[in-house]
This record gives sequence, structure tokens and C-alpha cells, in this order.
Amino acid sequence: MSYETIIVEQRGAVTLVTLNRPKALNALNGQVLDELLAAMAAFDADPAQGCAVITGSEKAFAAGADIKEMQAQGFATMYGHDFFAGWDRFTRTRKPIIAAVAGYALGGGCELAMMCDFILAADTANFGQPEIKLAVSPGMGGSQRLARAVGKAKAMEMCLTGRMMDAQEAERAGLVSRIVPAAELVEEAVKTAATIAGMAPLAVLANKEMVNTAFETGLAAGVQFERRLFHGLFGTEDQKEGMAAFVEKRAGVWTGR
Ligand code: CO8
Repeated sequence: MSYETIIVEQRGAVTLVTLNRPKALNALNGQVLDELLAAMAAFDADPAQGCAVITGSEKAFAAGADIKEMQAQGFATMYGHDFFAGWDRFTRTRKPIIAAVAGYALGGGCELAMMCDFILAADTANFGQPEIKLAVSPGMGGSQRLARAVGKAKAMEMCLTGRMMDAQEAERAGLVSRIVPAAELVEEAVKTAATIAGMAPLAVLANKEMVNTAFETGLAAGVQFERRLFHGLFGTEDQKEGMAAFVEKRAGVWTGR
């Protein structure tokens, strides 16, 4: 499939998706959503692909949902069409997705980064939920995911004032996993994704699913869920191979079964 607002490349077992609306600082409109959903569905369905990276430009990961597209909308169309509900499908991608963020990740851009499984930030990254300045609010999960990621105080201040958080503050607050120099961001993200793609595929799915469950459930139920998935992995060929390879001091060779 050919895309107009994103560029999709395969680097070995890594799918690299670059948001590509430079004139609008990668603002997320309906076409970006449709194309990202199609790209993620193809990625998830391709057994040769193990991990994805989503990135933007040096200046902007994405400067938000497309304000020009939303400007004329009213309650009836927004509510009637459940505007932005499509993004929930993005979060149901089963294989891991890394957000590689340089420059602005604002509004929907910050929300998209937080919908990915973790964020690698360039030292130039700036995160924010400035929707209140437009007399609206986050609408793609930002108030919920930011509060879970950085806690109430910072999330509340950012949503109420629109203040941006730079990469250093974001790392201290736990919003991003690591900061890397901007010039190395995509290369480092692809390298990290390749490491993940080199793991046993069912173990990758299980690890992603159990960490995500931590945000959906209480501790006892989450621990139980983890243990059951852990037990389940002992039904895979790759568990036998992984433990045999350790004992025999060699690298494991995965079948995905
Ligand atoms: N939507 C549409 N176009 C945008 C957006 C955007 N979010 N951001 C930037 N652009 C466009 C600008 O309009 C401009 O276009 P043009 O050249 O045609 O005038 C171009 O990108 C370049 O932008 P600037 O000239 O403003 O570039 P600067 O370097 O001066 O500033 C900023 C960069 C600070 C990032 C600035 O562009 C900015 O503040 N952008 C808007 C940030 C923002 O408010 N984002 C939140 C949007 S709302 C949202 O994401 C979720 C809403 C949830 C609604 C819930 C509904 C259910």
C-alpha cells in the first residue's frame, strides 16, 4: 500500500514509520490516522516484522491533532462520529512500538507518543498538552496516560497551563525511557527495536501484554495475569530452545512457536 502522510520502511525485522506532513509539523489528521492504522495492521500481520519505530522530523514528532481539521466541527459531529475513537485501534497493536521523539510532541503528538510502548527522546524533545490554550482538552488519552506516566502534579500542571516539559524533565519524570543525541535518535531507536525483534516472538507479545496490564488492573490480578502468561510460555518450543541455548552457552534460534 502506498501512503501520502507517512513513510514506511522495513529495516530487517524493524518497521520504521516516519510521520510526513512537514508543512503542518506532522499534525495528525484523519488521513494520518487511517494510514497509521493500515501500516500497523500490516506490521502486526507480517511474521517477518518484530518491532516498529514511529518517528517524526527533527523539528516535530507531531504538533498535535490537526487544528484546521477540527476547527469547524461541532458537538454533534464530534460525538456522533466518536471522533478520535480510531486511535483505540492503534493501541491494540500486539507487537511493540517505540516512539522516537525529537522536537515538539504536543497535544495529540504527545498522546501518540504515549500510546506507543515506550518513548526514546532526543535531547531536543519537548512534550506538552497545550489543548487548554485552544479552549479544549486532550482527546486521545493524554490526561489519562500522562497522569499514569508522570503522576498527578505534573500532569495536572501541564494540562492546566499548557507548559511544555523538555527531554531532561521528561526523563526525570519517567515519561521517556532514555535521552539520546538528536543526530542518533532514529539509529538508536531502530537498534533498540532490532534487539526486541530478535527475541522469541511469543515472549515479546507476552511481555508487552503483561506490562500493559499493570495499567488496567489492580496488583493482585495483575500479578496473577503475569504468572498465567509466564506459565503459558512454558508451552512454547522457544522456551525449550531458550533455556537449552543458555545451558549450552549458545544463542537461541526462535521458531515463534
Ligand atoms: N494543527 C494544524 N496545523 C498545525 C498544527 C496543528 N496542531 N501545529 C502546527 N501547525 C501548522 C501551522 O498552522 C503552520 O502552518 P502555516 O505555515 O500554514 O501557517 C505550520 O504548521 C508551522 O507552524 P508554526 O508556524 O506555528 O511553527 P512555529 O515554529 O512558529 O511553532 C509550535 C511551532 C509551537 C508547535 C506551534 O505550531 C503550535 O503551537 N502548534 C499547535 C500546538 C497545539 O496546540 N497542539 C494541540 C492541538 S489539539 C490536540 O492535539 C488534541 C485536541 C483534542 C481534541 C479532542 C477532540 C475529541
